Amino acid sequence: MNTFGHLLRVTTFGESHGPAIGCVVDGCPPGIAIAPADFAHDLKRRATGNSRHVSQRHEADEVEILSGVYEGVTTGAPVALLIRNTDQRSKDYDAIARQFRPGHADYTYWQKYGTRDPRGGGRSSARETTMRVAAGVIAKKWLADRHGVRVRGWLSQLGDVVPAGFDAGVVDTNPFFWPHAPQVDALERYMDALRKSGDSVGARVTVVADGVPPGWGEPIYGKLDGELAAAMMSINAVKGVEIGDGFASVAQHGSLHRDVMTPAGFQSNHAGGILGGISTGQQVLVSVAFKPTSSLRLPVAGVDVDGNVVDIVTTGRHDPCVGIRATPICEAMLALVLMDQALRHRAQCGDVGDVSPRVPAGLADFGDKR
Ligand code: EPS
Repeated sequence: MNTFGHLLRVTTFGESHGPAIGCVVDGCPPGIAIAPADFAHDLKRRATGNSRHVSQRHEADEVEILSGVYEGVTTGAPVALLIRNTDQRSKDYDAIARQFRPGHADYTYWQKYGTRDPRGGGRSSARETTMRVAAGVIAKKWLADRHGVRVRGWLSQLGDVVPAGFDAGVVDTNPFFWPHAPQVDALERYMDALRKSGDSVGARVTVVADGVPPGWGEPIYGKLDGELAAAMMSINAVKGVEIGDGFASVAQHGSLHRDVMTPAGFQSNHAGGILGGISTGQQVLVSVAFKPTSSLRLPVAGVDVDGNVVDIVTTGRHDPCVGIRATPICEAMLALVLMDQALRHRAQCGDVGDVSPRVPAGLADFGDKR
């Protein structure tokens, strides 16, 4: 499947070294103001080539709107977006075209389809995430304009390094989306040493949505947390997703974990803003684990398509930590899932209106402490 979502359905297409990548966003309500320039900010945040710590492929990532927008606003027709690939270097993949790089999708694509496009990993490349971010721009805009919902994120761990403080204002001022400026120099040195060693490292991204009203999410199948987990897991290299306290809940007692309500507001947010699959009105809080990138120039023994043992060396322009560029991707997936759930909630329960009592969110930024 290359499509996700229910009332807001996103389909992506294209390969890393094909002529173009694109997406179709179907189910967009009419009247959303969208222009090609609106995509530039988030696409630039996700792009390769932004610093020496990421892949040095240089793509313009310019969006062409092919459908669904007339005189600057969505019409209700499918919104089709296209980005032409301009900086493919397919010869980097000649030597490994018939080899299975360990930790990559090469082997599983081969087993599933009996063929594969080895150029840049083809469809399995993180290049595909460009179009998720483009689609997410529309969702972020609708959520903000229609519901005052704001989606944002940051890098909450790089290898074994965690933020020693939190300032949301500095996240977009450094190449790591790191929330504590005094650590950025040390991260630069850490990444320089890692890159020289030829190895890679994992990372954690945290994303939050502020201002989500209570009621979004389906009760049994289609739970908000279930769909967020699936959406995040569909991002390349993701190996874990936590909602709220996530795996830390294992060691907690219920007396701590339950988020006490008072008329003045919730007293905590261990649940990550979701109970019974439905938003509580608190901050929705998700964190995502990225594995260390598998494209290493450190040689490794492996197997080729004929079953021979071979030495595998990956050359080319790779990310030593794919999590560094992943914050905008996780933000996009959070926004797309929320918009789909908001539309589904409106479709079934639009007549319910506001229900009292409404318990305020309480302290807004529980997520910022992590
Ligand atoms: C990627 C490998 C590299 C990255 C690419 C993701 O591609 P190439 O070998 O063609 O340079 O540059 O990322 C992007 C192109 C992008 O836009 O994110 C991989 O193996 O996933």
